[in-house]
Amino acid sequence: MKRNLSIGEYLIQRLHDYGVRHVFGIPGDYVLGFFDQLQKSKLKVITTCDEQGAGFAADAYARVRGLGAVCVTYCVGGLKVANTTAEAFAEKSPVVVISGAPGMNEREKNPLLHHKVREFDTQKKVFDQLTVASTVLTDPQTAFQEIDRVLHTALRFKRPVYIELPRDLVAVPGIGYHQPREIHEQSDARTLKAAVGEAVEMINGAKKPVILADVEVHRFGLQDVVVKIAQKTNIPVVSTLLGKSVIGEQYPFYLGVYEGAMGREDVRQYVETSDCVVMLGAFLTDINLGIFTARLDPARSIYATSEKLSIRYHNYENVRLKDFIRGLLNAKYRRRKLTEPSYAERIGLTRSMPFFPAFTPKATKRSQRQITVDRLFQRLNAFITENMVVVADVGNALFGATDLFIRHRTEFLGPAYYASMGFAVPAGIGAQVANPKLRPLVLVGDGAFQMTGMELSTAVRYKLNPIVIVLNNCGYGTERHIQDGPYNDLLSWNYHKLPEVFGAGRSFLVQTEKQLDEALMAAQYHTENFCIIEVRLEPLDRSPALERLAARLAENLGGRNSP
Ligand SMILES: Cc1ncc(C[n+]2csc(CCOP(=O)(O)OP(=O)(O)O)c2C)c(N)n1
Ligand SMILES: [Mg+2]
Repeated sequence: MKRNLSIGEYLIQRLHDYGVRHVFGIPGDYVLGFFDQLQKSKLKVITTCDEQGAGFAADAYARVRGLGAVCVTYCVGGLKVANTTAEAFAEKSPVVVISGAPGMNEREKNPLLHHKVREFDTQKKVFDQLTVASTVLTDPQTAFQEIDRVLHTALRFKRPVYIELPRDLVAVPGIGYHQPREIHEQSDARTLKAAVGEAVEMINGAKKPVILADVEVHRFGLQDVVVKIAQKTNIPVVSTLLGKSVIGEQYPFYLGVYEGAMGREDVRQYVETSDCVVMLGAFLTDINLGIFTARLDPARSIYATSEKLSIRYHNYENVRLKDFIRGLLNAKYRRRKLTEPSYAERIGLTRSMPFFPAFTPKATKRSQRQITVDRLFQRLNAFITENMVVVADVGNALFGATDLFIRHRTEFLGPAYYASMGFAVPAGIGAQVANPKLRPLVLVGDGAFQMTGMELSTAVRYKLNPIVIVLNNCGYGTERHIQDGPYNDLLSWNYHKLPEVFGAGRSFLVQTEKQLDEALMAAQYHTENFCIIEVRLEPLDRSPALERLAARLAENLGGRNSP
């Protein structure tokens, strides 16, 4: 390690060591010094239109690449990423929030400096609630250690962290001869052995075991291990909406997304009648489990996450998720026969049909029929290729996407737990910056688009080429099904005119199935910048999954206005 690195340079070095190559954000006077260091470094700065856009982009970047970073100025910028950091926390995405702050030499006598809310540490206190570790780098003697500690914690828990840089210390050298200490936490060997032993015995003794693979399998990079377990044993696998595409959906042992009563009935039946549900990295949230309609009995469950391992009614301490899942792979099993139809077969993609032909307009009957949510997703199913990352925003976009067929792992991003609108357009940017080989297919409602859609400008600036499908149903469609009123109406923008505003991109206005097919076809070939496809939908049209969800939510409101 070079002796004379400054605090800011050391932070940049460590981010780079962990695979970060881009930092999203917006500068301000409290953080300009650090932006200057970033500009001169190996990391590339991506500036967005709004901090919230930077926060969502960094979150998606972290989901695709393993760690992301967003850099903002004090309070006016920082507090704008509070919501995106909350989402990253709730959905386990390791984002490093870096904020500039007044210098230590400016803080004496508590002056009323611009951007300060109440006290100098107000912003830090907010982020204490939204992150797994936070630090204000006030002391050059401890700054490097603090950076190591905080970054390690982000990776250990796959959750966001907060680093505040007082502006007079960013360029100050830290201690010399600092070696970052890698911490390798290990499972207790005997507990691990006992836990794996008990789990394998339970699995082998079961008539109808099933693996429920969820979001942490993705965050901890265990997708291949889970696939190998399924290949070795022929135990069927399901995922959840948050974990959708955690493994490729083309595998013969993959049955689909499990969401309690909200999901497909055949998948629900299979899981709920299983005598051994092996939940790996699962997140028992209401949306994931269909608003608590899921019936998963602990007596027949193995539940393993980074925070907890329980088998039936008892817990094991000190067993890391990675070690447990690897332990499961190395165990001896009786191999089963695959008897269940796969997801591909369940949704009608049998071998007799060409397995996802290249999209051609001939593949569908050119129809003058009015486009519906259901048909939109059916056509998208034929359109998605393995070079795409599907990013869905809250609303019809996310619920309709449940039944999409994502052939490769990690290629579906959606805020399926915290569910903040405005995620998809900026997240598409973050995902493509993280992996330029992927073309984002962004599915977004008109309401969510009106929140962060201007980040298309960022896509143009950085030469990205998302295909953005705006589901324009003139309002907050999801809400209409729970309780309607004029507050759910939106101004209908001319979304298809946006290329004029940004001076780049192509747009399509779609009202019929034929127009949709033509637009998708053209978008496939227009790769130099973004395409926006405005799909005009009836205000009350909705996907089958949303239909089921809205019914449940309306029941929770006391049955009023239920659809
Ligand atoms: C930031 C944020 N504000 C409000 C909500 C509450 N909410 C959930 S769905 C929804 C409507 C979404 O409208 P739109 O994006 O047009 O999608 P649609 O439901 O019409 O498909 C709202 C307002 C939310 N989830 N996130
Ligand atoms: Mg809408």
